[in-house]
Amino acid sequence: NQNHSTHDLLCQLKHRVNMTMLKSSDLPDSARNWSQYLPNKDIHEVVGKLKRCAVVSSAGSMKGSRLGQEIDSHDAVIRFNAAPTKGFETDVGSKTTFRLINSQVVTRREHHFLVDPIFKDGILVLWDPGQYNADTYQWYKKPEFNFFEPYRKYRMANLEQPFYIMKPQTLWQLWDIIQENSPELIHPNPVSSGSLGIMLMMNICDEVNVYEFLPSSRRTDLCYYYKRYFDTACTYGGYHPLIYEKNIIKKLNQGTVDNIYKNGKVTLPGIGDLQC
Ligand code: NCC
Repeated sequence: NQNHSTHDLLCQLKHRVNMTMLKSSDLPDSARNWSQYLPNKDIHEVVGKLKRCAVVSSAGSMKGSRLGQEIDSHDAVIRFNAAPTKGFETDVGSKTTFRLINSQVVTRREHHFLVDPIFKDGILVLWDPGQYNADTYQWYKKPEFNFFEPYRKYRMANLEQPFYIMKPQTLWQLWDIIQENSPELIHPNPVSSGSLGIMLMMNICDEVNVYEFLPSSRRTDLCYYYKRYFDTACTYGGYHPLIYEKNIIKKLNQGTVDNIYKNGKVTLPGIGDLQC
C-alpha cells in the first residue's frame, strides 16, 4: 500500500537522519581554535517553527521560470553554494534564509568566501563529506577539504551571522535510506547539497516546496541558471547519486505531476511533528 510505504519512509527519514548540527563538545580539545566558534544554540531554536519553506535548486531550468514571487512568498528560502539572487530575482526570488554550502566553496580561491557579499545573507550551513562510517574524530583528522581555518576567519569577522556545520554522519544516514529504497547498488559517494537542504527544511518546516530539483519541461543541459556551463551530470548525477536522490523525492511528492512538469515543483510534508 503506497500510503503506508510513504509514511514509513518519512518516519525513517525523521528518526535515522540526525539533523542536529555539530557542537564544540562533539570535537576534541585540539579543535578548539575553530570549534569554539560553532554556535551553541540549536538551529531549531534559532529559527523557531516555520510554516512554508522553499528549496531552490541551482539548475539551469530555473532560468525563465518566473518563479521568483512564488518562492519569496514562503516563510523561509534555502539556496545552495554560490547561487546568486541578484540579477535573477524574477526567476529565483530574492529572499535567502538559509544557504547550504559544501566545503569546496569555503576553501577554493575562486569563491572568495571571506569577502563575497553573496554569503552574508541568512544562516549559513556548511557540510564536508567524510568517509562512510567515519566517526567525528576520524573526519576531523581527515576532512575532504580543510575548511577549519577559513571557517574560523569567517566567524571572527561575522560573529552575528549564524553559521552551522553539519555532522559528518548526517549525509551517510540519508545515503543509507536512499540505498535501501533504490533497486540497484549505489556507489558510496556523498549525496548532493540539494538533498541535504531538503532534509534540513523537512525537519524545520511544516511544508516544503522544492523547485527544479525534479526538472520541469524546461529541463536543459545547462547546468546552472547563473552560469553558461553545460553538463547533463548536473541534473542526473555523476559523482553524486542524484538520480536516486530524486527518485525518493518524487515518491514523497504530495503535489501534482502537472506541477512538476510546469514548475519543477514538488511539495513535501514537514516531519518535525510526524507521528511514527
Ligand atoms: O552544483 P551545485 O551542487 O552547487 O548545485 C546545488 C544543488 O542544486 C541541485 N541541482 C543543481 C544543478 C542541476 N542542473 N540540477 C540540480 O538538481 C543539486 O541538488 C545540487 O546539490 C553540491 O551538491 O554541493 C554541488 O556543488 C558543486 C560545486 O562544488 C559548488 O557549486 C561550488 O562551486 C559541485 N560541482 C563541482 O564540484 C564541479 C556539484 O557536483 C554539486
